[in-house]
Amino acid sequence: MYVCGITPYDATHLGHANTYLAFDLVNRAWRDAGHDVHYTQNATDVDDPLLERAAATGTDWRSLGEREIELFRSDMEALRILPPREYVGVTETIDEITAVIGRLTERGATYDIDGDVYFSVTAAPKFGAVSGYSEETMLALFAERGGDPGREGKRHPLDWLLWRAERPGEPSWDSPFGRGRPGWHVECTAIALRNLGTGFDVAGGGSDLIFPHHEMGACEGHVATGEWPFARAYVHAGMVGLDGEKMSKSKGNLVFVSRLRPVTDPMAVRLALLAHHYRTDWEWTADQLTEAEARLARWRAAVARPAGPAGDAVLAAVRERVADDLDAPGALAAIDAWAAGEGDDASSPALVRDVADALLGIAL
Ligand code: 5CA
Ligand code: ZN
Repeated sequence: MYVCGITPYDATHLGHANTYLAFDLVNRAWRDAGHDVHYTQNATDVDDPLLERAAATGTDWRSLGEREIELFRSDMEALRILPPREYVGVTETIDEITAVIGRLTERGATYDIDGDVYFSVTAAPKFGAVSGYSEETMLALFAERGGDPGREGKRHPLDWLLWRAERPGEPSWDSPFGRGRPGWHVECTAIALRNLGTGFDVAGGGSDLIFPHHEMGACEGHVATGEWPFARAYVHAGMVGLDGEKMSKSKGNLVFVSRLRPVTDPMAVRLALLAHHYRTDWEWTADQLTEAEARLARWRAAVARPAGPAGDAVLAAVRERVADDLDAPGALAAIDAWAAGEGDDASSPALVRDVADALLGIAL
């Protein structure tokens, strides 16, 4: 499984946490089924927003990235999101990235504008397979999400940047196509290929990555290797909003995990997120945290009892709900029902505690 990681220029907000939590449920379900899970995640530790924030705050871009990656990892740990086998930074993978761009060039899929290397969309026979979006939608989203449909000299507005030639004051690395730095999508293609190869099971992220990021990455992987599919399933979590808008670093409407941590039990934060199905878009409100705190207290009291209703059915129900497209709200309801019931099964409190811990990541 490859899940797109953060761009580390600001702290982790509840939207990020919600996305990584969805893939944590996949990871836990696979482990529960006995699989040896290979999970890779990148960190976009060099990119425009990071460099802009570093310049605006007078911080060194490397220190900013390192600091935010550290905070992200501690937030994930507090939320009991199991770490990937590898976290891979773009700055550690420049050679692999330039090798992928080299292969795309050998296959005639690239061209140059003033030292910037572009992928030519007409060289990608599978373009559109990931998102299924119309060209009109693609053009709008490409402009919104870091693309440059209007740049002069491009052969097609949807051609995308693979390598950006060095600009004054920006970090850069040597490459066969001159000094510069990688474009966004190719970093994930190269890191996934290096760690997982082609045809891995799940590529994941939030739904804002469906297009252009995962569409373009899949095409790079296809054209570079000649193999398809790049990932067997593309899985996307819904967007978490606040006050009517998607929570995003660029809009500044954020609830940070690190701000909640000192004042809230992280298990209540996790339960508040689990109360929503991963694919839905939803809005954060403070009362959801109050409800989650009450649920956590009910569950903790229930597992502290000497006996309760039979536990085997709870284990089966939670497994069944998670296996049904990660129905976390259904899994919570199964534990709610057990906690509200009475019974004389003396082994069930310990079993339900283990179920909540292993499958849902809730430490009671
Ligand atoms: N570094 C790239 C991916 S290679 C990136 O998108 N970074 S990010 O920091 O902007 O987002 C990290 C992850 O959180 C992505 O999977 C993104 O889809 C997800 N995400 C961002 N905002 C939200 C939100 N409001 N709700 C849910 N998920 C979100
Ligand atoms: Zn990515």
